[in-house]
Amino acid sequence: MDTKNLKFTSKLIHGGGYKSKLGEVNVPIYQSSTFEFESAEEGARCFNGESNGYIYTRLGNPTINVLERTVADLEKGFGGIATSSGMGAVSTIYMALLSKGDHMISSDAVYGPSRGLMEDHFSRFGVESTYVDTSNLEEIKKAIKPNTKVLYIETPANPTISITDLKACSEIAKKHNLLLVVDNTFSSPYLQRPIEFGADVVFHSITKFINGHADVVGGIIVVKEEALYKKIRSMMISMGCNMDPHQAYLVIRGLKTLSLRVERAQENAMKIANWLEKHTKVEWIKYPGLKSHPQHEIAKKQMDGFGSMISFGLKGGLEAGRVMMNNVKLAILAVSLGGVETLIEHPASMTHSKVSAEDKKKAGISDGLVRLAVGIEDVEDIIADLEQALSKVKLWIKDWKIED
Ligand code: LCS
Repeated sequence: MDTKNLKFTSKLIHGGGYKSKLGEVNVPIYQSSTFEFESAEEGARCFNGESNGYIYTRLGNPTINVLERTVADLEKGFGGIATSSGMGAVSTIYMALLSKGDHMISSDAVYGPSRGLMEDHFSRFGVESTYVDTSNLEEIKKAIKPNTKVLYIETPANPTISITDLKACSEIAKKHNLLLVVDNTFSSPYLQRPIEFGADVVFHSITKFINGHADVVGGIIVVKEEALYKKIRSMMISMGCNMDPHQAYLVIRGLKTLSLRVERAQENAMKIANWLEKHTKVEWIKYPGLKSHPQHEIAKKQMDGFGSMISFGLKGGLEAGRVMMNNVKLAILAVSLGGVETLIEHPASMTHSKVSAEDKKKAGISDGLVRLAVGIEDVEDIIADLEQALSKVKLWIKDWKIED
């Protein structure tokens, strides 16, 4: 069946255009590293591109290709490239698009390892990078140099939830002949499709919303146009960071309920954000659905919903964060996001405990920042759990306890 004209959720169920020969309803796991050729001539045709028969799983595999076609279709791109992890997607993109002497502009609030890979490793090969607040377009324009080739943005960003204007960035990129790369992990294609706003390359940590069940690590790149798609695919194959067919099967299964999961989680997130905003122990909150979010209007323009990621700051900083983390019962104290379960983390005492105060400040991470990845549980249970954990946080001014 041609799925091109189906609506989003129907594509999740019937996507990828897999045609069964035996009548099975689910896409089988083609757990084979290699594929037999009918003849030497057919083998030659596969290798020279005249036939699209399968050769070897690092190059392509029927199960993986169903996932690639489905996500490419959801993101409205030419083709998809599944990778072994989100970071596999990041490294493939950097390797394919940047050469010695090139320069990349990225968000200062980008996912830490995406920045670390560039600053610690690609710099060894002569690739330069500059990190700016990409929610401020003037900062992007000021950072452009004659050797700038890529504008790389993450929106909403991890963990600050700051939002960058996709359409404005695509206009800047076109004007200066840059490729626009967007990490769309926090939104999923259900809420945001950056290619519609002019992005050239979009990618996801599939580990998060697309898979949705905290049981797979993976990534996927979607490319708008064929020539660039071929270039990036060939880099992924050479680097060997392909997905495994069994991993792809689990993701295809998880992806089927993406709309339902995201709808429910963001409905919960909106209620929790409204509750947290009024909480006496909460100093600030960043959720794109709240009018108080500095880029609320941009979020409304480019997202079909506000997602389920919330950052908030606790009065009482580091110690308050630690106490809250040690008292949650339903919310799971763990990194990652985008699954059916609510996860909570406190970067200052956990992921960023060894990061210098200056670097934390640059990344927008204050001591009281808590990141909440809202799941699909009953919202009353999530709020009750957060409330009991917050009730253990004592606020003090010098020697005086001011609040329970
Ligand atoms: N991009 C974003 C925005 C991410 O949040 C992550 C992982 C990645 C890329 C990398 O994907 P991975 O290789 O892990 O599949 N984010 C994580 C997080 O916030 N906590 O743990 C991992």
